[in-house]
This record gives sequence, structure tokens and C-alpha cells, in this order.
Amino acid sequence: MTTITFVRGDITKQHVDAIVNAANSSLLGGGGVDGAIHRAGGPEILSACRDLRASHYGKGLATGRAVATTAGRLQARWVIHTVGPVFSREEDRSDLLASCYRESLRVADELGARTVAFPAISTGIFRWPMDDAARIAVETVKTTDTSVEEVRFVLFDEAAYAAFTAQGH
Ligand code: AR6
Repeated sequence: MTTITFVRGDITKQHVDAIVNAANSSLLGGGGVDGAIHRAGGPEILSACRDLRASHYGKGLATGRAVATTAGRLQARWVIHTVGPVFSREEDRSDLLASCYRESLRVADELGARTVAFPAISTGIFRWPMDDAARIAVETVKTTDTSVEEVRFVLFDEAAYAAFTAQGH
């Protein structure tokens, strides 16, 4: 059974097997949580991402997909990079956001990760409304079959923490 927990804090500081990065399809870094993970984890992560681009991901990582690398000098063993959708009022991209959580858990299972920390994917630079993103995130984790024992949502500010905890367990 998977336990869902919510903490307010910085995902780079979490003592878990894997942390999930809200990346972009280039896999070569960016701002927000992506920038924080690369800064804290050091150049080994970017180097592993470049290797992925040079091998299986020549065109980058598609939205809704996930792939793992080393976590460099972070406490975690792995970073699972996933690409959230940019929010759109014209087009419902909820399935792609749900896919980020499902695919990240599938990769976590392949790695044998038992504890996984997620940020609120797509809620920053990609502008997804926090309440809706929280609902999709928690619902998807609840309905995904996985061997991960703890899914920890790491929320960066009080508004995100409130939105996620309102989804209950
Ligand atoms: N720990 C936990 N959450 C964080 C942290 C942190 N250290 N830093 C920011 N957040 P964002 P996106 C929260 O913008 O919307 C990058 O440039 C933040 O408050 O990081 O999926 C990528 O390369 C927000 O709630 O990701 C992509 O181009 C949440 O993490 C693009 O941004 C996600 O915000 C992805 O945009």
C-alpha cells in the first residue's frame, strides 16, 4: 500500500530514494525546481541528461513521460525527470499532467525506489492552477498501482501545501 504524505519544504533536501524533477523536454535544465535540483545535485546530473540526449532521447523527452538519472550529490539516489504540460484554457491537458505522475511511478518501480518525492508539477512556470493540479496529482497517485511505499508531495509555499492537503489522503 502506498502512503501519501505532504510536507512544506525544498525537494532537494528530502531524504528519499528518488526525487522527481519538473523538467522540460530538452532535459538540459531550467528555472524553478529544475534549476534548484541541478544546482544542489551538481554537474553529474546535467552530464547524465546530456548522455540521454545523445542516446535514446535525441529529440528530448516528450510531455507526460519520465526518465531517471543519478542524483549527483543529493541525498536521493535518483532524479526522475518528467515534463509537465504548459497549462492551457483552450485545451484540456489533464491527461498529460496525470501521465507525469503515473510514468514517474513506473520508472520508480523499475529502479526499485520505495520512497519518492514529487513537486507540484506544472504549477510554476507552466502556470497550472494549484487547486486543479493538486486534485490531479493526488487522484492519480491514489489510483496508480505501484510498489512505492511513500509518495511525498513537497510543497514549496503555504498556498501549495494548503491545496494539496485539502485533497486529503
Ligand atoms: N522544492 C519544491 N518545490 C519547488 C522548488 C523546490 N526547491 N522550487 C520551486 N518549487 P516549476 P513547472 C515549486 O516552475 O511549472 C523549469 O524552467 C514551485 O513553487 O519549477 O512544471 C523547467 O525547466 C511550483 O509550485 O515547474 C521547465 O521549463 C512547482 O515547484 C519549467 O520550469 C513547479 O514549478 C517547468 O515548469
